[in-house]
Formats: sequence, C-alpha cells, structure tokens
Amino acid sequence: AAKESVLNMCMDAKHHKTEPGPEEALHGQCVLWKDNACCTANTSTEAHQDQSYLYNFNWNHCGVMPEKCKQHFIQDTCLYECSPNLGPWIDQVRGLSLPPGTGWRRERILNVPLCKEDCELWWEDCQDAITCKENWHKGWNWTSGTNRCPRGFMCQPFKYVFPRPADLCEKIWSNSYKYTMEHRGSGRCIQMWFDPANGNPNVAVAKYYAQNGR
Ligand code: FOL
Repeated sequence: AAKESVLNMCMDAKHHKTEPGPEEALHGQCVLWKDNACCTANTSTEAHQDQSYLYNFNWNHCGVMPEKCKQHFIQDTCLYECSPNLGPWIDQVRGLSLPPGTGWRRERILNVPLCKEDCELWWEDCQDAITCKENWHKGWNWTSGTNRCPRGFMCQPFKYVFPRPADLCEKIWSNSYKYTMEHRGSGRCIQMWFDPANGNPNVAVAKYYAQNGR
C-alpha cells in the first residue's frame, strides 16, 4: 500500500525518540502508549508537571489552571510526545523560521483530524480557565525563563479567547489539530483519549489517511 513509510514513526522534534518502541515505565496519563511510544519515561513524567523542562511552558500564566482542564493539556502533551501514529500529518518546519540555536524542532504536526468529542470535552472542561493568548506557540515574553503574557495581552476566560471548540483545538498549537465532525471509534479521527485494553485506535486512523490522503 502507498505511503507505508509514514506509519509507525516519530517526528523529528525536541524530545521524540528516533524510532517508536515499547516503554514499560510511562507515567500517568501517558501509559496508553506504553506498548509503542515515541516518548521516554522521563518525558512522560515531565508531561504531568505544571512547568516541565520540556518547553519551560507554564499552564498557569494567568492564574492556576483548573484541574479538569489541565488533564486535557496533559493528555495533549502525551499524544504529541508519545504517539507513533501522527506520521500522515508531519510537516517540515521551514529553515527560515529556525535560526541556528533557537529552533526547537525540525518537524511539526499539521491538521491532525481530532475527534469531535475529544475537542468538545477539552473546550467544555476549560471554560473556567484563563489565558492571554490564542496561539501558545509564539509571541510570549520569555525574559523570566518561562512564558509570561506579553505587554498588551489581557488575561481573559477561555470562552472569550476561544469562542468555539474549533478555535481552541485549531488555534492553540498553530493548526496542529483540525476540528472534525468525525466521531470517536469511527476510524476517521485521532483520539487524545482511548482505552488501551482495546489497542490503540489511532493505528487504523493513520493507516486510513496514509492510503486515502488527508
Ligand atoms: N501539542 C500539540 N498538539 N501540538 C504542538 O505542536 C505542541 N507543541 C508544544 C506542546 N504541545 C503541543 C510545544 N510548545 C515554545 C512555546 C510552546 C511550545 C514550544 C516552544 C516557544 O519557545 N515559543 C517561542 C518561539 C519559539 C520559536 O518560534 O522557535 C515564543 O515566541 O513564545
């Protein structure tokens, strides 16, 4: 079949392994990927820290993020760092935006079709959270060593910054995800959450898009 090379692979980014493989000791919400993962046990542990060494990124830049919201950000981090099934959506980051020494990745994910329910639950559980920025990848004030709100960016509830679920899922990580009308279990969308007892449902989704185009 066409494009098998994009199946079962890790992107070339800051913390990813070069090849996916079993990881006995994955932590907490990342255990779903222990049979086959692009993250190390250390990375999975860091994914649960409020301000991890992964990106020195602080969820609490406008006050403490509510626990139920944070769980979705942890799960997003686990999927991003651990999933070996994002190959069909890996995109090369252009050399121009990566001056030597400052770049943190050579590849990124673009337009991963996220299941409707995963996006909507994330958005609902974050209605009480507060942020000052729509795009969390760029434009922070890093002078303190962690991300702080830049001058002129006001802290506001998520519901003003991200009026609809698609605004959150698509804009927060520069279109890493695409909001879809596809449902969990359909085999047509990527799930951030799944029951590992039934295997990883994203394996079939990657296979489908590798053959049929994204
Ligand atoms: N989750 C998903 N789904 N997709 C992602 O791409 C993703 N990326 C991160 C975490 N979870 C993700 C990584 N997050 C910076 C900010 C956030 C970040 C990584 C790095 C950062 O250093 N921003 C600088 C600009 C850096 C640059 O452009 O090279 C800034 O200006 O704020």
